Amino acid sequence: MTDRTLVLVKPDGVARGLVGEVVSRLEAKGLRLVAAELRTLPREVAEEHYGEHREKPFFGSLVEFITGGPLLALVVEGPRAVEAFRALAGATDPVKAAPGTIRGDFALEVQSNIVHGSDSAESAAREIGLFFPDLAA
Ligand code: RTP
Ligand code: MG
Repeated sequence: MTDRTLVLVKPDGVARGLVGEVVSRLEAKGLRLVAAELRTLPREVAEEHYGEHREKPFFGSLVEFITGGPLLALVVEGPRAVEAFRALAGATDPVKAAPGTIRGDFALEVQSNIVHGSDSAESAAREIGLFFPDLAA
């Protein structure tokens, strides 16, 4: 099967009207939309999604942020989709993200960095199962 990844336009990106910009960039790259849904995450889903960061000092703030308003959850597919979208997103810290990337062009703060993309094939499978159980591999 073609590679798939979970992309989120985080609540800051939705609030700033950047949904079209993000979708336009990933479609222009050649990635294909498989699923899309605007939703506000329950706390339990947010904690599960970011479970790897549970012990980090920013975890509480991250959960507040990601549950703070509607986000757009997407499943996209294409050759090396995980790596391809991470390249479009840019570095986690938007000040270090290269201009031309989504974070590099539209954000300044590490938490409010517009988008999420799964960081490995294993994470993608786990996250797609969490957000879109019907698409679980
Ligand atoms: P993401 O999971 O959202 O795609 O981002 P990422 O892989 O580039 O970065 P990761 O290390 O997984 O961090 C997850 C998200 O937590 C927020 N963060 N805040 N305050 C801080 O120091 C800090 N560090 C990370 C960001 O929203 C980051 O995207
Ligand atoms: Mg991550």
